[in-house]
Amino acid sequence: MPPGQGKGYSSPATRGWGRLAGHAAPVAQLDRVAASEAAGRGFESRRARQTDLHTQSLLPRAQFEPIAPDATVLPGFATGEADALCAQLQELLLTSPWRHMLTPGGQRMSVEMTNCGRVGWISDRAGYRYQSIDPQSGRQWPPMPAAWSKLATRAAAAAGFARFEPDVCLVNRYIPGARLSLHQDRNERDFAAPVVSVSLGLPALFLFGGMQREDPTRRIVLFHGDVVVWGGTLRLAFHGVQPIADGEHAATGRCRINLTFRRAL
Ligand code: MD3
Ligand code: FE
Repeated sequence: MPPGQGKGYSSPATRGWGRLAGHAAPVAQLDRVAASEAAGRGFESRRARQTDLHTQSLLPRAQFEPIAPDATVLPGFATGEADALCAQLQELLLTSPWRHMLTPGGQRMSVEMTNCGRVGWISDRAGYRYQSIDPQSGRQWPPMPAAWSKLATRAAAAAGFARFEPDVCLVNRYIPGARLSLHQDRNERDFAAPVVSVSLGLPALFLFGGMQREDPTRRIVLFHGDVVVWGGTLRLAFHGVQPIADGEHAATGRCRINLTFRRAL
């Protein structure tokens, strides 16, 4: 294994960025970005924006959409498993229900969350960290369902990251209006591992920028069933989610759910 590469994750140079770019349909990629830009314009009504995203979600899309050298959208990669994921999530919630965490500054986050896996990510007045005990239940977080980790491993492999084995899945729920302000995820031990994110339910405008908070941001739309794999240089990029527009989705009801698979330990 070359120096500086943990756990066998290949570098961007060796994992065929060029090949993936060759597979991408540039039109679909442009549409995704263009639609997100249009959707963010202030003069459009919420209703128009919602219809636009809904219409877009019905159009055929490329199998791979590399949006940056280290970020690949796999449109609809999880659609076939989405109902099973939602059903398994209901089981997990019996052990570790949704909760609004407090930021270290004492603000209640608008996103509700829970975790499964060997550890869970928490935030409170003492800071952000991973721990094996759910502070609300006083018990271990529920184990990650095997189907979940297999999905994450397959998605990572499809994006060029071999042998990704997540040990935690952060689960976020966004009720319309909920958002996630720009932040970096740096509580994990090994930044060589990618992050795999699965979007369920209502669409979201996802923002990602550079290594500095002030860097310009790009916006992409994430639909039900979409999977994004982030790694390499983008692993520490600032990112966030714009306030979710109102709507209903057959799979989740009036919310967006995001599963983020990571290697924390
Ligand atoms: C890009 N969640 O939980 S997941 C988070 O949609 C979080 O709920 C968002 O950001 C959500 O921390 C985005 C996709 C994601 C996760 C981690 C990243 C994208 C990332 C780390 C670096 C760059
Ligand atoms: Fe994040």
